[in-house]
Amino acid sequence: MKTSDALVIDEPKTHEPTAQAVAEPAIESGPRATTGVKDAKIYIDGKFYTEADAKISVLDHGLLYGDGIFEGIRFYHGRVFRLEEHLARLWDSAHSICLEIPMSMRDMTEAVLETIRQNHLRNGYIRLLVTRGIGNLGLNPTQCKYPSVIIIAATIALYHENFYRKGLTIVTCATRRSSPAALNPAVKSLNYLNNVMARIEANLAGADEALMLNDAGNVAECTADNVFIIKRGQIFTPPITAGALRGITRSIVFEIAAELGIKITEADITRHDVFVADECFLTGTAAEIIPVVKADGRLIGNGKPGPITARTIARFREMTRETGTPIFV
Ligand code: PXG
Repeated sequence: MKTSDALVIDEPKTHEPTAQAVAEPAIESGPRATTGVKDAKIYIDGKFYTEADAKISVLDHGLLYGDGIFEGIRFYHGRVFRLEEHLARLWDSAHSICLEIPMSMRDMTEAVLETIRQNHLRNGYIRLLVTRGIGNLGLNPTQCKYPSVIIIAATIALYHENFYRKGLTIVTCATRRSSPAALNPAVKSLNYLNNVMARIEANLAGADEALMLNDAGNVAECTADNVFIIKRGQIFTPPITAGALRGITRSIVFEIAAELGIKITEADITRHDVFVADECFLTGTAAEIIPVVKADGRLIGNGKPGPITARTIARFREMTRETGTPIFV
């Protein structure tokens, strides 16, 4: 796969001391390409804008309060992968936060497909946002009459291939997954600061990802991925009630396990269970299915990606090649 012009999310971490960071100017002299698409077209409320002109108001509550929702979606070989599931989850997130999406699901489907066509892409990543819209400086959203829909298409966002071959290292972070009694983590809201803080902890620890626990001390998930462990040939993953997002890739692992005849169970998982697992992997739209080989300094299994993980990845990749909503018809 060609990766040279891709948005690489991250490079694998080494544990050697890093070179002095190069200071960047606080304000750049010109817009920096962020989507990786030449002459990118970004959808905002029914119109397409160049990257430089794609702007929303500073009074949008999406910016002022993180008041809004989003989805990250992939498309492969001219087909959008699991679009219906992503839109269903978007609508659920909206309903939960009393936000009315200002278009039908059918029109949203067309807007997503048209955004990809406008950017002349066959493989890539979609970031779909619905913000509460422009209001006054108070947090009460009643003034926000017009939610905004933003659709950004980007060249494929990948982890470096080394991650898939060698696996990730993760650390448990002190930042807990928020309790469902606060902002329910099932809502894919624009307020991801909790996860960003966890991600910073991983960076500071020199790890590739952070394992987030819930208030009970059980494993919830990682900062943008669901967690799975394998023990004696069976797959286990925390239930949604443990604070895991109802991941689309997570649900695909259940389908694959059924196909392969591997038992899969939702169960509360502790850090100990992760340490003593035979295999571990993470799932997410951006990461796809990616092995984990070390947690808090403990090797998982023999410290190499395991066979059930490899079979699951292979089947997942087949699905991305063979299924999806056609973009060009
Ligand atoms: N947990 C959380 C907290 C997430 O935000 C997942 C699990 C995986 O769900 P899916 O449906 O993608 O299998 C997510 C995914 C990105 C990105 O760039 C994705 C997410 C959040 C932030 C960035 O793909 N959500």
